[in-house]
Amino acid sequence: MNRPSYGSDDPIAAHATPLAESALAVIRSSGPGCIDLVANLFSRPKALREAPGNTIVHGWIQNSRGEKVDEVLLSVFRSPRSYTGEDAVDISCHGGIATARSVLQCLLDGGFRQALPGEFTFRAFMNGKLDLTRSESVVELIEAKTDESRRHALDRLSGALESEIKAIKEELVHALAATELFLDYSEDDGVSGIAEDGLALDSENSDTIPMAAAEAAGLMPDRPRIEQALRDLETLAASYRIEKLYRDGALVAIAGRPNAGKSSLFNRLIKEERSIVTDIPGTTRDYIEAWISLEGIPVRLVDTAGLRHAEDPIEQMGVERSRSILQTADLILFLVDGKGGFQDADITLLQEYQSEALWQNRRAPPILVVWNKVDVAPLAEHGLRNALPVFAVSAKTGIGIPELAHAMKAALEENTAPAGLQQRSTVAGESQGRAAVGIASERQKALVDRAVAALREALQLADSHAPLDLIAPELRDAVEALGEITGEVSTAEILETMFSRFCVGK
Ligand SMILES: Nc1nc2c(ncn2[C@@H]2O[C@H](COP(=O)(O)OP(=O)(O)O)[C@@H](O)[C@H]2O)c(=O)[nH]1
Ligand SMILES: [Mg+2]
Repeated sequence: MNRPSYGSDDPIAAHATPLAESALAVIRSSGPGCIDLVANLFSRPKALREAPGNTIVHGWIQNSRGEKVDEVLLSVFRSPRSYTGEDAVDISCHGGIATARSVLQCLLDGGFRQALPGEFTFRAFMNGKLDLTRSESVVELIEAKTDESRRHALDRLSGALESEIKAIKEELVHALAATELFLDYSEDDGVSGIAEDGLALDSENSDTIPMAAAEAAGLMPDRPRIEQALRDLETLAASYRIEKLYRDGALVAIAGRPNAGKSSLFNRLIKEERSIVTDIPGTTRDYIEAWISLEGIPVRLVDTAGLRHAEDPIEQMGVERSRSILQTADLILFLVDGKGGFQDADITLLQEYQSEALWQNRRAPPILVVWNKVDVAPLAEHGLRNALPVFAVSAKTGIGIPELAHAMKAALEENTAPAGLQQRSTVAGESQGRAAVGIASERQKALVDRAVAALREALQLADSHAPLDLIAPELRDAVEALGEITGEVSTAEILETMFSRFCVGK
């Protein structure tokens, strides 16, 4: 049977919570006739059928043989006041795996179709409840690993990105309208040519003369608007890398000679910065890792095996794997054992990390040199030629750890963001004019880039005195790209690709 595709409006149902032992589970349903269909499976059908929207009805779900399956609360939503915009019922049942499955099975037997991933949100989009940037932020919200990532996604969900894009687009529509108006005008009025001196020939309407002159001089109507829009879009494009950092996180590797205190620092950072997921024992990988929230940035912290020449082949493999982790690191913490001070081996390793050869196809990640055990060994003179900053810490007592965490965050942001990009304010409730908002998906980034390219082309054409009928299509392309970001312009293919990234039940 063919997979039903997005776009139908038959009643759908799915688990909205993970199948696991828990206090409650939610099964979600939506679609025309949805309330009647659930009523057929419910101990109090009349109460449900008559329930107003946004109310809760208590009763039992029953299977087709009339047997009670579970005691539930039904949240009733009536179109258009629901997440999807359709009639919808959320069933809160007991959280057992068997229970949640049985309740969903009753719905599927009772005329519902299993929802596709993202289908509820797809319907919300189709029914005008969310634009595409808000729809995407739903996934971002679900996937957010830290409070900071969650806050960024929430900004987009509340429409900050949508209004920013719409505001820019409005400016461009103005400029485009002025351009097209002029094009129509000059055709209608029979401005058939432009004289050498830039004045329109054979026109009776004196208004067209300055405009034609403007065209000939390579001026474009509303040029300042277009330039402003371009600047705004460039800022948005630049925000992508920071947003991606907060969304996907970064890999930070702890390296250094054995006994420098790598594992101690790893444990200290997990404790001080909030650990998101417990550490993964490194028995199979020869390294240990954990996700931490480094001042809001999701960081995959890796404690590498000691990097040294190992005789033992198994240890050698561990060293190799640690090396390959380093290859993908976004930041390296290079630990030096303060008790022994900088050794030749440290300098050799550091030089190796800084040499081009190790990073074949990419820029070397930033390295923070960390002098550990400062509690017993004060930072001594070091012969580092290339002036890397050195942070004195004690993994054991915690001295210097907040400063190190701060420097790590700064290094990650700096390495990620193009120079000059201001980090958005993270202080809640701060209101200074329009909120800075960033783009978070590759889809949005590609479209902003397309609009930027089109506007640059338009300005360049204007600079080289190209006629307006060459410039107008560029402006139109930019407007269209922005329309695609919010979903005003969209194709079935784009929508299908986008919403299939969602989890089932969302
Ligand atoms: N005094 C002191 N000892 C430390 C500190 N950090 C680690 N150590 C000790 O150094 C030794 C090696 O630490 P470990 O974390 O296993 O180093 P690794 O081999 O690099 O992972 C252990 O005996 C730790 O207790 C520190 O900040 N101060
Ligand atoms: Mg260790």
